[in-house]
Amino acid sequence: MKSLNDYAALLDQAAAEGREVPQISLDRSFTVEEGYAIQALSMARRYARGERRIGVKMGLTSRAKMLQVGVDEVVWGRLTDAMRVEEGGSISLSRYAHPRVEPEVAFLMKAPLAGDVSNVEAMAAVAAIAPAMEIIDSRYKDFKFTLPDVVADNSSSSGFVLGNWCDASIDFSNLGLVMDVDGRTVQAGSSAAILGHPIRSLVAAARMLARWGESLKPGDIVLAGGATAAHPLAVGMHIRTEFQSLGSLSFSVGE
Ligand code: OOG
Ligand code: MG
Repeated sequence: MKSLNDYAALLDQAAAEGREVPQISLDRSFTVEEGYAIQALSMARRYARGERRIGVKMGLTSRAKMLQVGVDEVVWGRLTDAMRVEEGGSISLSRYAHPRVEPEVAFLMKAPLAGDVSNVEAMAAVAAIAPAMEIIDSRYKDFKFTLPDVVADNSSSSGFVLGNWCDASIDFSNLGLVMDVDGRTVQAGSSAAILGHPIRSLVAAARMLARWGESLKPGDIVLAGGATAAHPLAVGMHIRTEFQSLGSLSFSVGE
């Protein structure tokens, strides 16, 4: 039988090569806890290659996202510096298996945050918020997975784009947003779709990380999770998302 480290190596290599692998759950049954253990082992391989952890991503924090992938529990994953895509820049589709993009809200931390915290305590630890997009790319065949599978796969994390950091004192509970591909709107929604208020995603992050002996630190970036379903990417696309009060951001897809 394969060890957790064997699966970690498999997923790490698939992510590095932008390649699909079969779901682990088709090979053996495993728990969400084992999924997080695999994630930690696979991310350790990236850190060993020189990538730096710069924050975390929350996932499946909206109904639209849960329905799209058929998993209805909030998950988290680690972000590294290598995943950041410059605002207005472009990605190369060949480096991914079957990427999708989704509109998100990002937090920049100014104080540590860990464990059971209130919305007010979470808010007090935020330096700024930004409109964001996440590029997700499940390493599993056909983008299909169970909860332990997706957790092991660093919650499909593969890239993210940030707009300008904005004053976090504005009311961001219910900001409208539209995501356009080549000028045509493909998703529209509101920040309220993220657990009713994006700050709840940060509260969940603090609680969930603590279970794994981790915490949020000043300077960390936290992605709150997709506010709408994700849209598949193809060569030649220009993707632009505009958030009410926060501004817009974009990127393009090359070969
Ligand atoms: C899982 C990751 C979910 C989000 O924002 O909800 C996620 C997936 O959809 O592949 O990133
Ligand atoms: Mg996401």
